[in-house]
Formats: sequence, C-alpha cells, structure tokens
Amino acid sequence: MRLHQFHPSGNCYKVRLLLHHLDLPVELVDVDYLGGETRTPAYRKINPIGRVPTLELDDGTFLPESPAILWYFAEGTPYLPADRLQRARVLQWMSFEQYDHEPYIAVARNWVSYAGIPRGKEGELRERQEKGRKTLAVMDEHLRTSDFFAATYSIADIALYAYTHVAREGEFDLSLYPHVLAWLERVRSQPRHIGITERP
Ligand SMILES: N[C@@H](CCC(=O)N[C@@H](CS)C(=O)NCC(=O)O)C(=O)O
Repeated sequence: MRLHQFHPSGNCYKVRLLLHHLDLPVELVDVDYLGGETRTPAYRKINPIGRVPTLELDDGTFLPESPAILWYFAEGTPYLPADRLQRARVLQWMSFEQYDHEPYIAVARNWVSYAGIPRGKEGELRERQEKGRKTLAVMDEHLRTSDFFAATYSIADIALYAYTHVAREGEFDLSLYPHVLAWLERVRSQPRHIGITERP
C-alpha cells in the first residue's frame, strides 16, 4: 500500500495519523506539489483532480480525497462508530471540515507559511482568515460541552485536528479558543498519536 503525499499537507497527515493509530504500514511516495508535480499528466492518471493525498492499494487501485481514504480505513474500527446517528455525526463534521475549515484555515496556512501569498490576493487572504475565525468559534462552542466531535474520538476529530493544530501558521490566534486548545490536547493524548512532521 502506498500513499502519494506531500508531507506538510494536513490532508496527507490525516491519513498518516489514522494509519498509525491502526498500526497499518504504508509506503510514503513524496509528490512535489509546490513544484507542480500534481499537475503533470502522469500524476493526473492516478488522481484526475491533481491533488494529494492519493492512496494506492496493493491491487493498483487509486483512491483520492482524504475523507474517502479515512472512511475506507476506519470502517469496522473504533474510529468510525457503529451507531447510525453517530456515523452521521462523523460525516456532518467531516463535511464541515471540507467546506468551512480547509478552504480558509488550510489555504491561509499554505499562503502565509509555504507557497507565498499569490499576487493581488492579500485582501482575499484577510477574508479567508475572517471566515476561518468564524469556523474556529463554531468548533469552540461545540467543544464547550463535548469532548470530541462525535460521541467518541473518531475520524471527524482526525480530519479537524490536521489543520487546526497548525492554524497559527496561517496567523490564527488559538488562545482565543480555549475549548479548542483543550481538545487539541485530548487528541494528542490518544494512543499511537504522531505529529505532522514525523515519518512513521
Ligand atoms: N479535498 C481534498 C483536498 C486535497 C488538497 O487540496 N490537496 C492539496 C495539498 S494540501 C493539493 O494537492 N493541491 C494541489 C493543487 O491544488 O494543485 C482532500 O481532502 O484530500
């Protein structure tokens, strides 16, 4: 099994974190996304949208999109609850992550700390940061009365942790969200947790 990935990407880290929890070995294939490798015809053959991560199964099947990869591995494990409503809760927060979190918090981080702010997009960066702050406030309110996003630690927490714990790299002040900070610690204290820079 191989994971085509860019190591600093939170989307790729989500998958590495779950695989490490599950003690499933994976070969990491580094893709130079900042250098344009995801846009090459060869890469688009394995992922038509041209993004990382892409999972390559042993039979040569490719599965793109971090939520799909997380779901694939979490089935039948404690990281995806069996209860019907709780599964829907996991999907609810994973959808939130893709629509209300990643486009603001991950993109701000990428522009500020990795790729550079595209020319003329300084105003757009401020707008994305404003929307990201609203997202963090929604998370903080949920975590005021809940330890995790569903009833127990799940792939919803893994998906949301990936870019939240490095949100400072996108100029977000996490000290404004005390319940988020406490949840980050709860996630870090889970068995077999690994950090974003570690290579399992
Ligand atoms: N919805 C996708 C988003 C993946 C994504 O945006 N990956 C970025 C790196 S973090 C990428 O490959 N970007 C390449 C590009 O846009 O050209 C997922 O969750 O896997």
